Amino acid sequence: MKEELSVILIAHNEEDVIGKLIDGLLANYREKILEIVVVDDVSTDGTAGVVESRRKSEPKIKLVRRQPPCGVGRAIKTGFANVDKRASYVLTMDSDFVQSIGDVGRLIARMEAGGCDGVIGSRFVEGSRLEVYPLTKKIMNRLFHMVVWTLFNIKQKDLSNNFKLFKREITEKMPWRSDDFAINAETGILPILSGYRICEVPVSWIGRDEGQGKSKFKLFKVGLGYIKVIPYALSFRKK
Ligand SMILES: Nc1nc2c(ncn2[C@@H]2O[C@H](COP(=O)(O)OP(=O)(O)O)[C@@H](O)[C@H]2O)c(=O)[nH]1
Ligand SMILES: [Mg+2]
Repeated sequence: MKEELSVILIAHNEEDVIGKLIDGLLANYREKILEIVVVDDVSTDGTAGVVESRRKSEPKIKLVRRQPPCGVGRAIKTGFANVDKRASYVLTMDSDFVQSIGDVGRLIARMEAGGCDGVIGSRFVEGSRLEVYPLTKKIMNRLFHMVVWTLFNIKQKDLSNNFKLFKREITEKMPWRSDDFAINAETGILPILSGYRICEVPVSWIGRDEGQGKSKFKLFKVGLGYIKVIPYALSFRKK
């Protein structure tokens, strides 16, 4: 992978962390990265300013500013639509994944080893670490996966983490639908149902600490929203 990677960072009020993430990615993977596309989703804080100040001296950074309404799915789809056609691979990750910068190398290494069309950074395989992750969120996540495993005969352990590396074709061809957090379940499920070879590597997921902003994930609103991906995936599979 040589300047073939497009990294999509979705950001909604992430001024505390987005700069550290961009700097860390470039410090560690500059030669792999073609571009970092930050989708600033209607932030009301200094997110755009932090990115813009780096963009002035760093041509690999792209800033795309969305208009309301905001939403994780809308932002990820906007990111996919803005990927440079010279990129062969697309990585999506949350803007607060500063502690995961080292894990990016694992996803890239797995892709480079061959045999995968996509690689999931998985929180639920041997070698993963999960910290500051509320128990109720974990239970809901595992219940959702049990339903999906049973209905679709899928083996991958973590479909819903927004930490995935794909060949660009996948991000372009899939009929992504969700406008909200549930897009993170779609990016796990739809490529597998389409027959792409999706691998998993263990990663760490560490919840936000002081100075890293607040989680915007509202368990019942967002968690229940994942359920609507199931009928969509069923209708998709039939096609
Ligand atoms: N585009 C967009 N991104 C959002 C929104 N809400 C959260 N995010 C982003 O989604 C990612 C995960 O959000 P986070 O609050 O960390 O949720 P958690 O990791 O599940 O606790 C971060 O990159 C956020 O900036 C939103 O309304 N729009
Ligand atoms: Mg988070």
